[in-house]
Order: sequence, then structure tokens, then C-alpha cells
Amino acid sequence: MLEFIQLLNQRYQTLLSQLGSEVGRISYQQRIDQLTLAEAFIRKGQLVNRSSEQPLQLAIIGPTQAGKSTLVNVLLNSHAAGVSPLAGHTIHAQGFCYGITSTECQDLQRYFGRFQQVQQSALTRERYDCFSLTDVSAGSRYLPSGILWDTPDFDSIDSVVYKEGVLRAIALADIVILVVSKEKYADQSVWEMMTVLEALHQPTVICLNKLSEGSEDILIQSLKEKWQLARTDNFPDVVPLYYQRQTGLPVWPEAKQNVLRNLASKINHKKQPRFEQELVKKYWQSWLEPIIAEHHAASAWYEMVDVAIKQALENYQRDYLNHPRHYETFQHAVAELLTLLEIPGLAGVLTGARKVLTWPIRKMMNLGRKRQHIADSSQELVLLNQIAEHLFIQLTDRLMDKAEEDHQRVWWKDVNSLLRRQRQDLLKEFSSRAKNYHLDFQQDVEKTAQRLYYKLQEQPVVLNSLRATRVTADAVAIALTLHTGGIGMHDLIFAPAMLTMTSWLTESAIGSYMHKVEYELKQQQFNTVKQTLFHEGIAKKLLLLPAQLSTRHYFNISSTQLQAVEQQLTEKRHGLRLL
Ligand SMILES: Nc1nc2c(ncn2[C@@H]2O[C@H](COP(=O)(O)OP(=O)(O)OP(=O)(O)O)[C@@H](O)[C@H]2O)c(=O)[nH]1
Ligand SMILES: [Mg+2]
Repeated sequence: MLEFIQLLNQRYQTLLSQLGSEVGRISYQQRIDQLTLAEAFIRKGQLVNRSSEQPLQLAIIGPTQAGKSTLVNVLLNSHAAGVSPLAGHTIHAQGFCYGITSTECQDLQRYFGRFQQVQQSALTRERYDCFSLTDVSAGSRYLPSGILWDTPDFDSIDSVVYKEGVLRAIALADIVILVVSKEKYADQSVWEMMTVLEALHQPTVICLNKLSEGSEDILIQSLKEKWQLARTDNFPDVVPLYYQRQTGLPVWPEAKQNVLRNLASKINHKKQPRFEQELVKKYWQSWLEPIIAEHHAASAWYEMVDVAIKQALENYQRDYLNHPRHYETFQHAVAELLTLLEIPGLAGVLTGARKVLTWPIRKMMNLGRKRQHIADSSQELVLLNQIAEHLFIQLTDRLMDKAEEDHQRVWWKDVNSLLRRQRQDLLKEFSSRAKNYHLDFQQDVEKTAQRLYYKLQEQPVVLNSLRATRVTADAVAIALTLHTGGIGMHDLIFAPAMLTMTSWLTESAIGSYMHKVEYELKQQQFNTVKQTLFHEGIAKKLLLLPAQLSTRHYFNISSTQLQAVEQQLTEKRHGLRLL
């Protein structure tokens, strides 16, 4: 699941840079934030899983200039955190180790992943993907031992570039300390963040900073209303912070001395796996929305290919297999049959093919040259290639129609250009597959000829009269001329002797057997063409097109990939970790 969330996040980031519409950009950015948070939260689960002795993590979060860094210093009773009146001063997650030492926190580098741990003094504005851990020795009256995190803001315009650090620090937190000032507490960004964080179930404290006398009660009431609009859990403790003129710092009230320690004592990570799963589930549908849209488009494409292939096969049947003037394969089988018959006195007829007769005919049949010649002169191959061309034209038309519709226009346009680029190669490949099929299929033709020949052996009367007819000799001559390359396959159908021969056989005692054999041959031929040329050949390649769309513009996450992770999301309810 973690890998999948990372993959999604990467794809969203790549795609965001290509997105045109502002509305789309906002929703993509939101999803990137959610994914970053979820990834970090799952990493947090791994962290607590590795060792139960993890230091307590407290994160101070809030809008810019709320006084987060100032509060870090108040709580630590030091000047460890940098404070400035300029907005967006803190831009890295900075951890301060209180009551523990940073050497005990080696695991954090792993948690922060690509973010690098550096000295606080080495944090620069040039690199956002860093965090620091600093040991603080001064005593605090309010803090339990652990790491107190000062975080960057999440509301300034610039915050987009360092938001990942904020989210990583937030997801790590066992306790969240939200700092708002009286000017900023109502900001939409604050409450959007608090809404998102509810799924993390972190105990929270709100610090109301920069208070002026008399405004506290009204502000707390208003805060409560905001909270109740944003969250379903109980309104947390509010710590009012007043500015002390002498020190120039806000003062943590005595009455709230134990707030953080009390919360710390209640921390329990047992439910972490469940919370992780809830978080992922909460956003799952919305994260997957563009991927599902791609899948829908791909399914529509698969269907389109399916229809086009069916149409092509129908054309093949209509224009070849069932076409009386085009179908030559069975005639070819009959011609092969004739070469198997030993016709007495044939030599006289075959003046032009004398040389042929000096060869054992069966041997001739195995000659590659003959096969090649038959393939080259085949009407079937011409037709198959035309059918394939037609299929591409049809698909291109349909793709262009789709690119005019409202849905996933660019997707269809891109599939169309992929098709356009590959069309010539696909046609070439089809053509060579078709040729191979044709060559291979001659074995079936020969087998059919043999079946007819054996049948004739059972019918000596038919066989003898066949041998005795004049037309047989003519037809044999034609069959042999086909072998020597003197005529092409398509001439076979129109040769009168062949036609007479075939009708003679059809009307003979083996007539019904002829029909049966012809039917079976056609059937076999149809299945072979369907399987090897259209399904394994063209369709397979066409169905792969969507997966070739660039991941610079598309998620390109397959439904199989998706199903596998979705299974992780619903399974393993008992015992094992959920994610
Ligand atoms: N008047 C008054 N000023 C305060 C108070 N707390 C902080 N400040 C000032 O507000 C400014 C911002 O304080 P920071 O602590 O740097 O605020 P921050 O939330 O860390 O801001 P960024 O890091 O920029 O997001 C500084 O000039 C502080 O001195 C307060 O309680 N009252
Ligand atoms: Mg700061």
C-alpha cells in the first residue's frame, strides 16, 4: 500500500505540471497533500511498529506569523527556534529534543525518507527537503520529554513548496498543538487542515496567541463553533496566551501547566493500523477518480477493438470463405487431390510439364518454392490485407468521433495518434503473419486432399471413372501447372476443367463427403485466421495501446494493479497489520 500511495503521489505530481485548468490543479494539489499525509502516516505506523520505545512527538502547527516558533521557545524555555516578524520565516520541520537526546532518534531519518537530516544551522532557503534535530537542555515546566517540532506554515502562498515538510511533521505527531492568533483563527486554511487531520486521531491542544484583555471568552466560543463545523470529535483544551511586555513573549498560563503531560500519558499506538486504513479509505475514491476514468476509456477502447475485429471476421467470411468466386482453398485441396491420383497416359497431355513428371510428385509438394508461389498468388491474402486496412480506417474514424465527445477527449486523441504512429508496422506485421498462416495452412489443405483421396480409395468405381475421364487429365495438368508456378491460386477457381472436376466429384458418390470435408476445412480455416491473425495478432497489439500512453500525461495504473492494492485495503482484518 505504501508503494502504491507513493506511486500515485508521483503520478499526480507529474500530471499536475501538465494540467491546464485551475480547478483541476487545485483538486490535484489537494490530493497530493492527502497522499503525502497518508504516506507519512503509514510511515509513522512503521516507526512505532519497529519499536514501542519511541520518543513522544509533539508538533506545533498553524498559519504563518501565529507565533509557532515563539511558542516553541516558550515551551522549551530557550531561544532555540528562530523567530521573525517576516511571514514564512520557518520553512523546515525542526525538532527539539527535550529530556532525550537526538542520538536516540536515529529512526527518524528513515521516517523522513528523502528528507535529509542536517544541523539546524545548516538549514537553508535553497533546500526544503531537510529537517533538523537539536538537543535542548533548559528545563521546561510544561513539556513532557520528547521531541517538540516547530513547523512551517501551511497558509502562505509560498507554503506550497515546503508543505511536504509540514505534512511529514504533522503525521509524525502524537500530539498536535495548533497555534492561532486572534487575527488568523478564522482562516479557511486552518479549518481545512483541522478537517483533514481528524482522520489521524491525534490528541490536540489549541493555543490562542496574541490575545488582548477581554477578548478571550468570545474568541474561545467562536473557536468552538469553527471546530464543531470542521470536526466531529470533542472540542479540545484551549490555552489562552497573553503577551508579556517585559520578556516580549507570550505566557503559558499556570492553570494549563499539565495539559501536555496529561495528553502524553494517554497516547496509545494500538489503533494506529486502523486509523491508517480509515485515512486511506476516506480518500480512496477521490484519489482513484482519474484512474478509473482512464480505465473506463480503456474499456470503451477494448470494446471498440472487439467490435472492429468481429466486423473484420464477418467480412472475411462474407468476402472469402462464403464467396463463391473468391474461395479458393477447397479448390486447392481438390487440385492437390488430383496430384495424388496416378493418371495413366497423362504424359501425353502434359507436354509443357514433362519435367515435372520426372519428379516424384509428393516430393514436389514439400518444396518451399511451391508454397511460396501459392501464397504470393493467393486471393485470400489480398483480401485479408484489405480487411486489416479497413479495420484500421474504421478504428481511426471511431477514435476521432470519441475525441469530439466530452469525455476524456485528450485520452482518445492520444490513443489515436499512437495508433497512427504504429499503423504501418501493425499492418506489416499482420501481412507477414497472414503469409505465415497461409503457408502453414497448406498442410491442412494437403490433409484434406488426402482425406478425399482415401475416401476415393473406398469407392473404386468413382476412382476408376475419375481416372478415365478426359477432364481429369486436363484438371491434373492445371494442378501441376499451379505447382510449377505456371498459374496462380486465383486462376484455379476459374479454370473450366477444375470447375467441371469439382462438380463431377460433388455429384459423385463421395459428394456428401466432399461437402463435409469442405465445411470442416472452412471451419478450421476460420478458427485459425480468427485466432492467429486477429486475436493473437492485431487485437493483442491494439489492446496494449492504452498502456503505452505516456506516464507524463496519464496515470497508467492497470486495473490488475489496482485490484491487488484494493484487496489489501479490505483484507487482513485480523491480526496482521492492515497496510
Ligand atoms: N505582540 C505579540 N507578538 C508576538 C507574539 N508571539 C509572537 N509574536 C511575534 O510575531 C512574529 C512571528 O512570530 P513567530 O513565532 O516567528 O511566528 P511563526 O508562526 O513561527 O511564523 P512563521 O515561522 O513565519 O510561520 C514575531 O515577530 C514575534 O515576535 C505575541 O504573543 N504577541
Ligand atoms: Mg516560525
